[in-house]
Amino acid sequence: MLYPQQNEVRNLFDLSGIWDFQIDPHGAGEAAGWSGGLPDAQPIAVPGSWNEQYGDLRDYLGLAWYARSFCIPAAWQGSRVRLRVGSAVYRAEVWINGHKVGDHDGGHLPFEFDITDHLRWDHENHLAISVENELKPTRVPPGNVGGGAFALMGSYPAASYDFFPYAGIHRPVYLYSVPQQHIEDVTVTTEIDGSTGQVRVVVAQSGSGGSCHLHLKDDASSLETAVEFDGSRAEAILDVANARLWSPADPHLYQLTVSLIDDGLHVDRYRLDIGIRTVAVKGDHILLNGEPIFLKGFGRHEDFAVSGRGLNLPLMVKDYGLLKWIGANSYRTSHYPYSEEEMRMADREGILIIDESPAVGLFFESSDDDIATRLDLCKTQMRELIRRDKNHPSVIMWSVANEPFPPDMMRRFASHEPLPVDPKTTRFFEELIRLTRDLDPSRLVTLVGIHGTPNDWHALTDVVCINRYYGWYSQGGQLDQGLALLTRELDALHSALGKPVMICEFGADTIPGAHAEPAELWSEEYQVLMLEGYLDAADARPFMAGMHIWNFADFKTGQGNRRVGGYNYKGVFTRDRRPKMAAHMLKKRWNA
Ligand code: GCB
Repeated sequence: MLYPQQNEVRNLFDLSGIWDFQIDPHGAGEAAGWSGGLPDAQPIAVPGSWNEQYGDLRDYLGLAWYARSFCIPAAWQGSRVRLRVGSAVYRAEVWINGHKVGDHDGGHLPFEFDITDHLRWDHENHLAISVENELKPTRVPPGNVGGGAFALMGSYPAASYDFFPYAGIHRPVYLYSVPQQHIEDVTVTTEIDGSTGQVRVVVAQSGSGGSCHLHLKDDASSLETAVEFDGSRAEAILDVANARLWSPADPHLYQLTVSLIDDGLHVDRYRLDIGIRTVAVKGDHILLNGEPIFLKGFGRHEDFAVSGRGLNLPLMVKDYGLLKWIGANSYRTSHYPYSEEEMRMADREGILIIDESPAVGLFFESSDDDIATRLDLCKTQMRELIRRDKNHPSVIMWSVANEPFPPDMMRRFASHEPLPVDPKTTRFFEELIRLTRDLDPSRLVTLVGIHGTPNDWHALTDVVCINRYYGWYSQGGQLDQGLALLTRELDALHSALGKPVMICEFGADTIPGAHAEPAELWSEEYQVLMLEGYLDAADARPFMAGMHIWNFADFKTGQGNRRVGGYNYKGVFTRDRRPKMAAHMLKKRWNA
């Protein structure tokens, strides 16, 4: 799914701004004709989470309506017009001038509808989008689950995950035009052969016939080729001599221009920046462009005061500056896909991404039908994620889930030996991972495991990714004991699975300004010691492929008796991006 763009052929109109808004707790709005106008609207910012904009809506996750008007310039006539929503959490339904044009389930991923046939060209048009984020066990991520590990979390609202279940339209809403015959999709994959970069481009168009012109250029080179469409598909390989490869050290981008030509006319055009690079796993290493790379960085969240989970561009620029300052080369989009603007920034700044699906907190204590429903949702979200992010050189690995809970989770928490698991649950991940590899054989695939995750699940992945909190949730205040267990487990995992291992989360809640000598839980000193201990353990093990600290910055959670003030304080930066002591330690260590 192409990111919308303005160019010589296509038009783009950003509908971000102040919209009308009204909650609909009893679901009466549709019958009452709210798709044509809201009876008692209040203003709301799009993008943004409603929970942050109105105090009395902080915990409201039910149905709400967004509405606004727009006019379409006459110059767009003759084109197809699409409405594209970057993300609405969780379920959205869209109306144009009172006609329902479509719906979408699952947050954090874009959806779009062709609205041409419902537009008024000589009049204002009315757009209404209803959104709800009810927490339900059958959704992905699930909510309101109750029992087992979820009871332990005891969060209000009852999410099955440790971040605030922000609701609303979180990313820009665009109108854009495409010609009647247009480029529908472009897929770019790259290989390296000696000093030549092979760029394989597959173009899909809405119609058939005609030809496709490709132009790939950077400051030093310019390559062009033309290929006939075979039906609606065209494919070509461009060989870039002396290719300048994309990497964190040199995030070099080439610009690819795709033109659709019919009857000698340029009917459509699309430009995208691409990077030439390869990713693989060999032995105990992740290879980028054939060379081992160690991932240094964080798990993060899209989270900030007032904007909530809404796209916040100044914050994004600030965060990339801090990632550079501290010497990180990567992060994971824990625990859902981040904005497309983030992915473009990662391409440009040379940050490697583990791109995670919204599947956090999956569980198996439910009927076979419910498990099958959840698997279908996970598959749909992987399809939508790959369709969106497949062309980003920054994305090197897909994460199909964070901390799925095996059955008998509590017994597993207590055990320090790997326990066997019901093969039915393994088949769930087999299917999901197989689909992911089929959709994109060019990247790595993982799932991120909690303590007690069966080795059968890790065996399905390219990199063994684990989250560990020895010294915090267990062995709290007894770091030496915690580290002894950690190192024992790392060695055991590696000898059982024979693959690179990466810790995707480790960290300690740290109240900024809390100090203790000797170090103790919640103090800045303890966070420093714990992170150093884990990093030393990884340095001593050549099979370790990366270390991602939990978390980049403090972030909002539900209310719970382990979350002071409704925050997770494991950030090395505060929520307003001030460095804790640990940030200075990491800066020295990662820049050394
Ligand atoms: C985890 C989760 C993450 C939590 C973190 C914590 O294992 O993956 O979402 O925020 O632990 O701080 O408890």
